[in-house]
Amino acid sequence: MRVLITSGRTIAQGRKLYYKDTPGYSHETGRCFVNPFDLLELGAAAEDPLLLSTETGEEVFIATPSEDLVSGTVFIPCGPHANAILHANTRGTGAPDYKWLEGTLARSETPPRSGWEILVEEGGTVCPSVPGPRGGNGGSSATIRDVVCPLCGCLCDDLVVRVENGTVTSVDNACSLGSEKFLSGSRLTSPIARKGGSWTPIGIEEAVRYTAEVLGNAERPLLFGWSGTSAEAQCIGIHIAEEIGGVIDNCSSICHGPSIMGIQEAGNPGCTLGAVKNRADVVIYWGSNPIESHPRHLSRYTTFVNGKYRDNGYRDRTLVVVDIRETDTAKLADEFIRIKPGGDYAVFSALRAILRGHADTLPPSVGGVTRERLIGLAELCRNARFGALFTGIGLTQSPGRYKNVRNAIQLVDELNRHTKFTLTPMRGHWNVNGTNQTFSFLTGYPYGVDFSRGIPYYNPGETTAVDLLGHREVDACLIIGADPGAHLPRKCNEHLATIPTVVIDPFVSFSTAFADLHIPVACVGIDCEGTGYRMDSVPIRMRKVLDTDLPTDEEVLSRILHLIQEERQSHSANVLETQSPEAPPVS
Ligand SMILES: Nc1nc2c(c(=O)[nH]1)N[C@H]1C(S)=C(S)[C@@H](COP(=O)(O)OP(=O)(O)OC[C@H]3O[C@@H](n4cnc5c(=O)[nH]c(N)nc54)[C@H](O)[C@@H]3O)O[C@H]1N2
Ligand SMILES: Nc1nc2c(c(=O)[nH]1)N[C@H]1C(S)=C(S)[C@@H](COP(=O)(O)OP(=O)(O)OC[C@H]3O[C@@H](n4cnc5c(=O)[nH]c(N)nc54)[C@H](O)[C@@H]3O)O[C@H]1N2
Ligand code: SF4
Ligand SMILES: [Mo]
Repeated sequence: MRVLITSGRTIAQGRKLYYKDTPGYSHETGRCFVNPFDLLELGAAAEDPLLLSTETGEEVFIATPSEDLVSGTVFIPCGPHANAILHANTRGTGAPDYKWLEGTLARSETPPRSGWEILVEEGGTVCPSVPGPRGGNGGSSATIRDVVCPLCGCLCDDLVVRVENGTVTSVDNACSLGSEKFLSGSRLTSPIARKGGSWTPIGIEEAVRYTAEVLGNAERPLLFGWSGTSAEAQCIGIHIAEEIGGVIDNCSSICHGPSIMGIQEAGNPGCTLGAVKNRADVVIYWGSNPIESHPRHLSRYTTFVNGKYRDNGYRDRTLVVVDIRETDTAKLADEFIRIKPGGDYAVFSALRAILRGHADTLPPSVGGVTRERLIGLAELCRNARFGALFTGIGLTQSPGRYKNVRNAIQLVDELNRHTKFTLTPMRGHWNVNGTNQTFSFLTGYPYGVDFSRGIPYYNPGETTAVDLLGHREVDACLIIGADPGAHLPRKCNEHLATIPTVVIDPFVSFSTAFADLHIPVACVGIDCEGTGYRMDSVPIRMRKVLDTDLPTDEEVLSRILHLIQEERQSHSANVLETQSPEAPPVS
């Protein structure tokens, strides 16, 4: 059966993000959600193995019936299984076709593979499970309030964390994604190096020296990730990239990078989440499924919350969801508009035409939405007192990509002739927005910054991680605050397996499988402080709830930078000496 494959978030996959080394994670990323009629046609039942094949490869998934999907479209969670069958073409944007992949679906006799098995086939080595004891608060116990959640771009700052004997025992107010991060024990306690097919612990000094050497000696090093760490650490990373003439890229290139490209072309009609909470009477989630990706977004900022001018938060607002699936968010909406995959650009254009008084020129349906519904939506938006459009990666990773977002911004512009309307991308990681802030204020560009010319150079599709790795252009890689092993297309991982790769991460990650060295660090927001930028660009200071002996990202990166600088200085001193033996020594 020919199918259109789209991948994205589920709550169960998200709850296991910090337990990737356990079978539960592979179980969740190995699911394939299929319309029950399609299953019937295949002669398969729930939990049967199904083979998904694309031009890139094939992988077995577990059949999970779902009436949210129309026949002919399947949904798979993001993770190693999805990326095993994904190509690495980003069509000039940095983001591969995570939401639009053609393939075939058939019954299979073999059970799905575990994530580790997939990584081993891509050239990786299984990392030993090392759930180490966590920090140690000297046996003391405490209840810490107003803790900030270091998981998604909502940066909820009202968590109450209970610590007993140096371990988090409970987390109140967080959603399940956030609390699972605090409770995870999948942590390494000392650096480990890969020698052949096995791992050995090494000292931090040796680990830092190795990293400095690998990065310093590489011709085209890539420093990738950064959305899982603090703004302070990001700044040091940028200095390292400049010092070594490398490329530094962050997760936005595979995520909301196309949103930023749209913003660069058409402007940024944003506002704070507080403004939405206090004022919005029309809220739209477009290509975004916050109930599974940003679980508290509706209850803290948009829908189930009262605001200064919205006395009865829920009743005073109209909630609209535009998606290709009837997601859990769509089920809560006053209006769910099912759009055809890739139909967004045309629908934004149609809405703009209606607002300009050209409804009569439209065909009976655009992008799978009837003209009447489009006119209704345009009217709803025009009559809003304050409208808030939240855009997800259903727009940035489907055909149209940054042009979808540009068209959405132009629609918002159009609406601003009539009322007040805003647009905010639903930024994913807790500090992915921070990467764009720090990169922009230090280099002028938000991601994909190439220092090989001695000055910053930015060109999505050329200087972005998937393109560089997919083209095998990179000869060394530092991964920090991201997990390409789980989340980048197979071709990228296959290349990572062949070059020196260092991972800096508090948790065991799937990228560890491709690394020569994994340096565990304190986790920002749990073991140490740091600055994060919420999805609306409000900076928030992350709190610390545990003590640890591990160094922070900032400390490890500073030591790497220092060693690289020392090496450069002694090298130039040597060069000077050989050039003119009489010259005075350079200090
Ligand atoms: N549970 C969980 N939560 C997470 C994460 C996680 O891994 N797990 N990761 C975080 C990250 S990095 C991010 S970026 C955010 C992302 O958060 P979301 O933007 O919500 O991400 P997705 O679920 O990938 O995609 C959103 C929706 O796009 C829809 N879609 C697919 N194709 C199209 C299309 O052509 N048009 C339209 N309009 N919609 C389409 C999908 O059906 C899906 O419901 O989540 C963050 N939160
Ligand atoms: N098939 C498919 N693939 C996808 C997507 C999709 O929709 N479909 N979505 C894409 C998107 S939008 C994104 S953003 C990526 C997901 O992007 P990734 O960045 O790969 O997501 P995570 O697995 O959450 O990785 C975050 C890493 O940061 C680490 N970390 C946490 N705290 C700290 C800290 O304090 N310091 C350091 N150094 N590290 C820390 C975590 O342990 C984890 O390894 O996946 C992409 N891949
Ligand atoms: S919504 Fe996001 S920031 Fe808030 S508790 Fe959940 S994961 Fe954490
Ligand atoms: Mo993302």
